[in-house]
Amino acid sequence: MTALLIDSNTCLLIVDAQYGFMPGGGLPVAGGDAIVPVINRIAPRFANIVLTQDWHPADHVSFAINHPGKQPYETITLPYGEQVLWPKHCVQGTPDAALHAELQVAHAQLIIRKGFHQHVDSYSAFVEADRRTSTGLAAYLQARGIQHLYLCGLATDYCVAWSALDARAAGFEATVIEDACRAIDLNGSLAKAWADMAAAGVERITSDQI
Ligand code: VGL
Ligand code: ZN
Repeated sequence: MTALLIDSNTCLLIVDAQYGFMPGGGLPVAGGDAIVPVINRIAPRFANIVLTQDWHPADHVSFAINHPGKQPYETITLPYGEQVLWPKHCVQGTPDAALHAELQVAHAQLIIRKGFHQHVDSYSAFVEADRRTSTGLAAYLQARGIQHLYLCGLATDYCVAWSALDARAAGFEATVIEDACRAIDLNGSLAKAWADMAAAGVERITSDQI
């Protein structure tokens, strides 16, 4: 404690803190619900907060159930590259897609929904998996004068990491708050994500440094 983060040029990005990624959800992340009290402790320190919400149509290309003969966690090749097939999760308008009700972030200003195009997944809050389609988040943050993003949420090795990497690519400083995240860790994905983030200049801190 306690760097002052209330500056107008910083923003907390809370990634996919949805029931679908909590224990009991469609794509449960071990310990996913443990991030909620950590986020609630740090959120009051940020004047600017943006959330993301994974928001898939039921016929989404990332769901194993939409590929007969395929099982969750297998991969397939799509026009934009390799795609992990996931259990059905975060279907638009369902309780699984809702943000965790105990999040105390009423002062958050924007919710970016992503993954709503049937044929394209989007781990990143900035650019969809085709690496072309923008969510509009970079332009929003730039228009508001944000220079530094602090990231937390689910999952460390997918949506948090891809968002942090794309934040760097878009010219923002990026810091991941490690204990305010939990990982899926599929085939070494967590170690790779931390290595990729370090190489891209993403900082890594714990919530007690805020
Ligand atoms: C995520 C896999 C599929 C995430 C979302 O939020 O990290 N992972 N959809
Ligand atoms: Zn998803």
